[in-house]
Amino acid sequence: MDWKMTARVAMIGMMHLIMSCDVSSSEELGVIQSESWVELGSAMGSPVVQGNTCGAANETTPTCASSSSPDHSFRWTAPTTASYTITTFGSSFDTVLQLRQFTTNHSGASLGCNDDSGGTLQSSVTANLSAGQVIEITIDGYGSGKCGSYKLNITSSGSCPGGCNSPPGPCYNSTGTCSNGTCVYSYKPAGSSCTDGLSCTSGDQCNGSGSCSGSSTCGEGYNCTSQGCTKNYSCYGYLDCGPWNCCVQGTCDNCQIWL
Ligand SMILES: [Ca+2]
Ligand SMILES: [Ca+2]
Repeated sequence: MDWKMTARVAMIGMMHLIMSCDVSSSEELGVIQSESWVELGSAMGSPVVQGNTCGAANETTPTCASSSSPDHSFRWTAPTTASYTITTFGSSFDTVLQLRQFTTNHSGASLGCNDDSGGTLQSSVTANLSAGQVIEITIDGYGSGKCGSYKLNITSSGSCPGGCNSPPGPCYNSTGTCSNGTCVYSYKPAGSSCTDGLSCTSGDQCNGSGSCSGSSTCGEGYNCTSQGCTKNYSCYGYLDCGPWNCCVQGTCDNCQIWL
């Protein structure tokens, strides 16, 4: 497709690369089984690429708007775990922007879709992506036959340089998403097995809200603490109530107890 041959790619704001492939290499042009996309690598910028959809094929339909217009699709890889805002601001027509998990036939799960944004007919989608995550970005037109020149802009609103692989506890999923520079982890489902770190509990499970706990294996009259099973009428100082205070039936009564 001719448009791919003239796609202008601005990389890191400084270097401009004009893709001028005049060969029919399907690999180079990113054409697989009649479906097509252009490789953007991990380039970012405003715009990162510009082109014109008129004359292109209608290869895909966005999930958020009525559309049978020609479209251009790109493969893009998130360089770091971060929030990315992808827009068509600066385009000349009524665009629809679709983000998908990348597949070679436009069938990946939607990662966001937008028709009109900010009081304009152009589109904007913000997505939390992981480092190395490969997505498809499609610029489409609203309704039938809407096409024109476009600008595709990709910016990051905050990164998590180390990635999001350090959940805050055993009841959070191991991989989080980066939102405005902060890793956000979702809870494991209630009933997921976990370890609460206490030697005197068993059957530890997540509660669905990030907490892990199990049933005490201590005998009656004892509490399970980080130090093991402890009589619950006296917490022996430092365990629950601070130095030398009593813990009576789970309540600190400020008595001074000598071990
Ligand atoms: Ca289309
Ligand atoms: Ca629109």
